Amino acid sequence: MQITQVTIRKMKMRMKEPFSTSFGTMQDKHFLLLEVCDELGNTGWGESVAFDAPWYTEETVETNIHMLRDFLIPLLLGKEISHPDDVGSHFAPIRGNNMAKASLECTIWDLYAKRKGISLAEALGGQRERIEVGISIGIQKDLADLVDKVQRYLEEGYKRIKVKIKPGADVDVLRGLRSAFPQVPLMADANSAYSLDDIDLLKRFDEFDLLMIEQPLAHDDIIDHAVLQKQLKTPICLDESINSFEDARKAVELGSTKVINVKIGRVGGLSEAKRIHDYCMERGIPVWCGGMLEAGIGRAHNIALTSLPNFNLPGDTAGSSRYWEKDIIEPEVVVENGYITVPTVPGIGFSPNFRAIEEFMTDIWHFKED
Ligand code: OSB
Ligand code: MG
Repeated sequence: MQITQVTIRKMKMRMKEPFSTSFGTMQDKHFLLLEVCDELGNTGWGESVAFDAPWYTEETVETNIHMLRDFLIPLLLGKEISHPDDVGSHFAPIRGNNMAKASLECTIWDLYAKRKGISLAEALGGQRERIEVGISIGIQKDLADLVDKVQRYLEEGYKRIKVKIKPGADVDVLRGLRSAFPQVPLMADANSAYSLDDIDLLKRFDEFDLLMIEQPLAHDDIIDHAVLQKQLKTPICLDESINSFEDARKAVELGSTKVINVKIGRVGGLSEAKRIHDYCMERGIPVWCGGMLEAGIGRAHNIALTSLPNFNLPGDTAGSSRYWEKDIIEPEVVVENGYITVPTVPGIGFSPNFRAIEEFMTDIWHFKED
């Protein structure tokens, strides 16, 4: 297939409620929406998960525009691409910038599946008809608010509760939640807020019977996490530290992680995500699909990925209504009894809602071969 045209739309969507982590609070979601056309007039869609500020990784919406416009799109326009797995070799001259790369690579996967007349899940080798989903809850004002939220999401059917923690809002929060919900599958995400100096504090988390603790230490560490894991009963799950298949392999070999949170954007695309999945499956390391507060297009890619067999823990891909008054796809993503049905129609399986896209769009660029 040949990419004849790429459109980037810059988007701004207000979230229903602000989302707070150990880093700060987000209320508006700024992101890029990508649309590509092939020589037959098919279209593929993708979403960049880079935020407007570089707190989660170094990438931002603006760095993604730069990378896409000046490097990545010119490397793909007019090229013959036989399989989305080949996109990585076209991007090989460019270091890093995984979210920018992934946004474009995901459009090629959607296009590829549509051309074959199969769902993206099937194109990836997915087998599940439905995926089990959990929810990630930001830091709340107080424990009572958090307990209320957890209660509400459990009633909606979510299968696993993840809470954000930070120094000063950790042991007491987890103790309070555990006593309110003794049986609920529970985990905590620190977004790199601790260091090995906090080891005595982190060891106290063991009493709360957490499914795992996500990214307790530095975003770029895999050595200290191995040291920490030896002293914790609670499994460590790496998020920020895993930016590639090679990172995953090294972290698993070192014993730095017993579970991996796979995010398509963070690892540079669906092909790399699948490689990590396959490697972990061979070694009995479970994986789950993380989230970046995506709008519908990114969410659709996450659903397809989660249909792979070793995504055997509930992920963070919640329903559209958890984030948005109105999402940009039709139908919206719906969670029923804690499950999302994996679409079977060709491609990502959700159509862009152009009226909603118009409403939330703040800028647009078109690229064609010259
Ligand atoms: O660390 O997994 C994370 C949101 C933004 C940035 C990082 C993370 C998160 C979440 C929310 O935990 C996941 C979601 O609901 O999309
Ligand atoms: Mg995380």
